[in-house]
Amino acid sequence: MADNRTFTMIKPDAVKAGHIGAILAKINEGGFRIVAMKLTQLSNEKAGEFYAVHKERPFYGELVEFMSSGPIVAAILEKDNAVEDFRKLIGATDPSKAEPGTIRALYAKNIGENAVHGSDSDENAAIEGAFHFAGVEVFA
Ligand code: 3AN
Repeated sequence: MADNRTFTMIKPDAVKAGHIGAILAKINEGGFRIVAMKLTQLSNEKAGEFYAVHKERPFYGELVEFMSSGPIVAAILEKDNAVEDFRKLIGATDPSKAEPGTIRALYAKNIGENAVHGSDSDENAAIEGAFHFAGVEVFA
């Protein structure tokens, strides 16, 4: 994936709470173009693989359990400077520290169930996008 793309998931808490539409509206208003998207559910094994970098962290088990607990929306987004700009749009990991108006400030429950994922680098955006989407599912 080129540097103008990032990968996101609307997490099970936000899907369950009915926030898909509102979050997609914020993504569009933020100037991002959706180039791939699906409603899906991660198995426990797949969630473990996706978050393997956090394996040693104390919250890993809880995170994998939560991320496989219900449907998610996975998407690839396009915009100049996508990774950094999307991290700004979603706000801090802990929603109590997120800037007002950011997606996490508006829709996240707590640091674990925090509404959305956003890739933290161009390299991870490419890896995470390819984890969820086949080439034919991405509409450049
Ligand atoms: P971000 O999602 O903002 O990049 P990371 O990469 O530090 O944050 O953490 C990945 C995910 O792990 C977070 N989105 C959150 O769901 C979960 N997480 C992070 N820190 C904690 C924590 N202290 N307690 C529980 N879950 C956490």
